[in-house]
Amino acid sequence: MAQPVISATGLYTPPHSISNEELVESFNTYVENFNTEHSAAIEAGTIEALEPSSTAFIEKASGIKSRYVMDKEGILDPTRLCPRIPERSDDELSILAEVAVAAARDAMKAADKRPEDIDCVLVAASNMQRAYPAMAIEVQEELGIEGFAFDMVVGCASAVYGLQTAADYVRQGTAKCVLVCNPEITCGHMNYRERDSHFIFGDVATAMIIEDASTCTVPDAFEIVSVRLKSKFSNNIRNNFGYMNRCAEEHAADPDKLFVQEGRKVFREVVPMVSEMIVNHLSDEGWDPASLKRMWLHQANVNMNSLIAKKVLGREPTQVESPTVLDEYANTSSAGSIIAFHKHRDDIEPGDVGIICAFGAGYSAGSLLVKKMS
Ligand code: CO8
Repeated sequence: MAQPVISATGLYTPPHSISNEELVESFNTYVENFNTEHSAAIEAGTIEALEPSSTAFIEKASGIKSRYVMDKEGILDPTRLCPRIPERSDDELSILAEVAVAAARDAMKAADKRPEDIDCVLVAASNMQRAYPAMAIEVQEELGIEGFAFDMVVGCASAVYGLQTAADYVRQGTAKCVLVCNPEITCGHMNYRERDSHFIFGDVATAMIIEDASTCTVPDAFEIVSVRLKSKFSNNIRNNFGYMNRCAEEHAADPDKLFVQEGRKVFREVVPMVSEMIVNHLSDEGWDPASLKRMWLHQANVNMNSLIAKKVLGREPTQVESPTVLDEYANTSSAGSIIAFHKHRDDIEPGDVGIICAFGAGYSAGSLLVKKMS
């Protein structure tokens, strides 16, 4: 029976970083300009004045200090508050495929894999470049990989759903080596004019190589022991952007065609859902939560993660047990738990066990138990 392993991971980090201070300064300039421009209507009570944002709130409520982005200038221009990313011709590699390929090359190098060693490419992310052709097939073509490829869209849980699919393919012999990419250029669907969420997301791409233990040639691989997936419908995280928008053109540019959420409700509902999923998963496998060396959790909110880890461990987690990358990267949707896994696993000893867990829009969630190979 095949034993799927994560033999390596890869990371692409965009060249530009925006601090909370920079983001709040441009947002507050936009707010001042808006309130001045609409002062008569605000005084008459027909328009509500906009409230300023605050760096202290952002850091305390989320743990985020900065985020990487593909374009800094457009986002920080108070008259625009939107990235400027020029359209590319059909002959050029798309920008999402470009960052996916950069992360993929990093993972392939670390796993010592050539294109001919890989026979399946999955691009699992919260937003796709376009409806078709699939981004995964574009990545496959650029890397010169034979076999098959397709896209998966499961919000912030996309990477774990991709890992589950890859592990099943390896177990069943559908594929012998799978490349899973998670390109997340979140700035494309961010509303930088909305105070409640303008600070949340950052851009990045991660990639992983999943294969059978018998073909893995590098040390430090992790066995995929088992996976649990869970979804439950919720309107609390939504983005109504889609191909039907043009049929109701009067609403095509409304703010609900960007990311919107009821953050407080998400926090309240997702913490118990995810902690219960992890506790049940561990119990099904006969694992004591105390045996977990590390929890690589989805990076949405530092307070949420410490609460989930506390519910699982029965005590406060240490920063080493439940590492965060939120301070530097912010919420990078499906890539968050994989960045944490990429950056915080060198000290794990052979035989040690841990959990990769992601959760988000849908709601959709997944937990993956891993064991460092001996
Ligand atoms: N500056 C100052 N004050 C603010 C700001 C701000 N920027 N924003 C809100 N406030 C104020 C509010 O007005 C409110 O004031 P009052 O108490 O007077 O009413 C007060 O601060 C508290 O507001 P909240 O209740 O909203 O604050 P919270 O403490 O709940 O923190 C968070 C807000 C950080 C959003 C928090 O609720 C959170 O992180 N929740 C979890 C969210 C989560 O996990 N979401 C998952 C989404 S990720 C996902 O699924 C991926 C989808 C695909 C992504 C696609 C990419 C675009």
